[in-house]
Parts: sequence; structure tokens; C-alpha cells
Amino acid sequence: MNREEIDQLLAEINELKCKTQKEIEEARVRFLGKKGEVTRLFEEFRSVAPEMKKEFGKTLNELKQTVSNKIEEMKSSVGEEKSSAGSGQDLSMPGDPFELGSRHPVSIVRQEIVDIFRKFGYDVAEGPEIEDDYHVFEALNFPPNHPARDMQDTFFVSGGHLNPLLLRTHTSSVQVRAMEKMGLPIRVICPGRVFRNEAISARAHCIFHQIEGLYIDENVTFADLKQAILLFAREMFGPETQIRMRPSFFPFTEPSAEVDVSCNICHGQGCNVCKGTGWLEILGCGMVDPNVLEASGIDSKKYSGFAFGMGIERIAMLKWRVNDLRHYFENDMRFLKEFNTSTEV
Ligand code: 2NM
Repeated sequence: MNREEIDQLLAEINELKCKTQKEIEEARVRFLGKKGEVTRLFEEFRSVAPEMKKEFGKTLNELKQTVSNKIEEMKSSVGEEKSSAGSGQDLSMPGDPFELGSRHPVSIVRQEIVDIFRKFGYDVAEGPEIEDDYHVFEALNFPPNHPARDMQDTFFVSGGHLNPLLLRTHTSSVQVRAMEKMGLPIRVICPGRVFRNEAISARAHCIFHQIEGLYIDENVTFADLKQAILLFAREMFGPETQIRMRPSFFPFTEPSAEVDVSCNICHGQGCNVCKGTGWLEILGCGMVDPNVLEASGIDSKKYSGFAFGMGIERIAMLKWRVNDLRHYFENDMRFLKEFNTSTEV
């Protein structure tokens, strides 16, 4: 044993930078263990000449104390780091990827239709899904015995009352409310859920979505209606789209028409989507019956208007060539992901 040896050990100990508890334990064994460096020096100390014992004894005790202090110091500082990092994980690692949800196809088409009519200057209005007979039928010129009022077609929420509540069968009820409270002229579209007591099939569902439009001003004519529908059809289905109108009947409009667009799949050649006709039905429309205007306090001598209504699922089926309406209600992820525009983050 000599001074240099002890100084070298001291230097080594001061340089120690253990990062884990395991490394600290290894250092402790290396210096203070049964076969450790410091332990060995204490054994050698026994054979040191008596006149040197005092000096070496003091130095060795200091060395042992320094090693112990250093080990304790490292133990507590590594422990601190661990607790400040929580679970000891690397917080700079990128997170686990997760998928964003995406919009339902019905919601995408609804927004597209709403955006087209907003561009034309229409306001958007919404109203209650649970309605009274007056706003769903009476104010819309449905005679008291009309079959749509029947229990077979309409879901009643509360029966046996003077003013029974029911689930609206169309969003025209929102337009009645618009006519009651908005000033003239009125240009409004009303998107929303409607309910009909119908057997579920590939083409019908008891809950579906509609968008209805209403325009009331002085001198509104059928030509205005035709032009509005043509412009909408070209925005929605492409600039080459043609429309045709067939006479129809609705209680709230006179005259009434059903509108077809030229089939953008076969361009008139005939395919299985248009069933060989070259035309696809997209909506119903007509001039608002004067009785409807008068019921909401609008002077039918001074004002006239047109209205139209379409099923959003039907438009979505044409847009994406989906052949069964039920896909829109089943929430099958394999179907919904077809419309998924979101990206993983
Ligand atoms: C349709 C077809 C024709 C319509 C009528 C009205 C109102 F409130 F003004 F009387 N709103 N919507 C209408 C007209 C709806 O859906 C096939």
C-alpha cells in the first residue's frame, strides 16, 4: 500500500457517474464489498509498519467515508430523477397513433346541400322533432281525414288529447314556423330528421333526413322554381345535368311536380341505377298553396312562393351509388370508413 494507490482510488471515486441503481450497487461492491478495493486496503493495513499506522489509518478511514458518502449521494440523486420523470419513461417519445372519427355520409351530403342553398341566399332554420298536429298537417292544408295523419303513417307521442303531440313526418313544419315569425320575403331551407311509421326496406326507413326549401316574395313564379332546381341540380350533380318535371300532387302545393335529373352514370344510355330510363328522381316541389300562405297570415293576393323537399339519404345513395338505404343506419364501421377523410395523428 502506498499514497499514490490511495490517491488514484480517490480520483476514481470522485469521477464516478452512475446513472442507475444497478450501476451504483456495482460501484459499492467494487469499493466496499468483501473483495472490494477499500476492503483490501484495510486488510493490507494490518501489515503496515507500526510507525506508519497512524497516518495510513486516518487516510483509509477518510477514503472509506468518501466512498460511502459518494454512494449515498448517487443513490438519492438517481432516485430523484426517477420520481420527477413519473414512471421513468422517455417523455420525448412520439405518442401512440389514434384514429380521429369522421363525419357520417348523411351529414356530409346534408352540409353539401345546405352550402349550395346558402350560396343562393337561403337562410337555414331548424325546429322541433316533436310537433303538434297544427304545424305538421293543419297549417299545411292536409284535410282532416288525410291518410298521412293516420296512426299507420305517423308516430304519435301522446294520444287522446285535444292537441296530440307527434313526431314530424316532414320538415315543412319548420317552414310553417318560419312563415309565422320571419318577415317577408322568406328564403329558407330546413334540414332535419323526420319520422314515418313505415316498414324498413332497401328504399324506406322509419327515420330519415330531409331538406325542404321555401321561397316567398311578390311575383314568384313556377319559372323561378324551375330555375332554382336546375341550378341546384347542376351544383350537386355536375354542370351537364339536365332536369325534367313530372306533374304530381302534394296537399301543400298547387301545381306540384316531381323532379328527375339526367342519370350521370349512363348519360341516358340506360343502366340499372336509372332502370334503363336515363332519369333519377331527386325531389318533389310546387307552388305553395294559397291556403298555406293564408294559414300563416301571409296575403296570398300579394305574395306567392315555391317549395321543395328532398330526402338526404336518397341524394347520398345517388352520389355514392349505394343501393340499400339501410347501410346509412347500421353504423357498420366497414361502411362508414368508406367515407373516412380523417388521417391518423
Ligand atoms: C315537398 C314537396 C313539395 C313543401 C311545402 C312546404 C311549405 F311549408 F311551404 F308548405 N314546405 N315544403 C314541399 C313541397 C315539400 O317535399 C317532397
